Amino acid sequence: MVTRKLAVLAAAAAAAIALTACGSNATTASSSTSEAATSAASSSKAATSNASASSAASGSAEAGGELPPVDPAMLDGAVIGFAQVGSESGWRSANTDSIKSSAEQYKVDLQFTSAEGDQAKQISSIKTFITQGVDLIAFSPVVETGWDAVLQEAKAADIPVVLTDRSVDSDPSLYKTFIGSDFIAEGEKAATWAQKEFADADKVNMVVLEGTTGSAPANDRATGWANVLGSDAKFTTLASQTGDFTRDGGKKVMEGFLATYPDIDLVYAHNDDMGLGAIEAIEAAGKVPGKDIKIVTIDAVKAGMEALAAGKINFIVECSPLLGEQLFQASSAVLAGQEIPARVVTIETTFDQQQAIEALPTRLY
Ligand code: GYE
Repeated sequence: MVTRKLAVLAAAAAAAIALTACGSNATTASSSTSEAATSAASSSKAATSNASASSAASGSAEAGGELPPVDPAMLDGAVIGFAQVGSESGWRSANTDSIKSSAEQYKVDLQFTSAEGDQAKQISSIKTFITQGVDLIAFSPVVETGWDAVLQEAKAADIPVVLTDRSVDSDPSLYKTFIGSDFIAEGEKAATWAQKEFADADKVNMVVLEGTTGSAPANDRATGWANVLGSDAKFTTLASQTGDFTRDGGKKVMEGFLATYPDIDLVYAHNDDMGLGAIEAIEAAGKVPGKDIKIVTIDAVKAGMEALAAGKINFIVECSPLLGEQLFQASSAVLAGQEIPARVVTIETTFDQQQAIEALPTRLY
């Protein structure tokens, strides 16, 4: 640790010199107002489609913002607390694996906790990290609101915070960066598919399986959908309810929908797991998923992609959980005292059945 701290000081001095040398670029990239974050997110949409092909081929996430490469000396022995959401989905397991394996690769002393979907539990583990005096705190917030007090505590203790996967509504000055997907763009992609798929239909009866109430992906995936189809009278939302991002939740909610509505045409599930649960419910009701009732989901985890390849899901919007490398790139830079972009957007693609069949053999999660 002592060696690492000395290295940090040396790197911070070097970074200060570098920043003076190329001031304007660094300042633009690191501007941390919410407007900057928003515009970085929306301008990412062009980047998203441009990079689709390479992302589809590799099946991996790439930085939409510019993060410097890891400096291994900054991470070796660094104590980093990571407060995970829980273990609700295939996406979450892949995300946890990505973070743990990158931590191991860079010899980070990772303090990993899981909140099991409970914000109070997540706040209390962040407070424990603060008391321990860790070098950096990273977390994926269960919900968007209610983080000001604990983020202010971290700031007062001089411990930098990095957000991965999900954002918060707190002032961006309370954290160094937010690395993750553009969930609004994901919802828009799902709706754009539905618009084309049902181009010849007169009326579409839809049900929605929402993610965890109050979470950024549930909020934004609903907004993205509404941005494209909100004013299209052809699409009727029969019902919309949370399945909490779990397969079981998706199954139970879908059973209820099927019992109430005999004529569902489309399921919009905020993640694959809930879509997979819906498939079970639809089959149990004697209908054919993907044919009698079409399904569009978000994530593109292996089980989802298999269902898509089998024709039970009709379309999947990718949301990459492989955020480990970027998290430690950001951590390395922050510990070195370097400026980093306030928003790093993950680059993602979409899959239809044929694309899923082609992507599956080399899919990493
Ligand atoms: O889509 C879902 C998980 O925050 C992007 O959380 C993540 C979401 C993901 O439970 O499967």
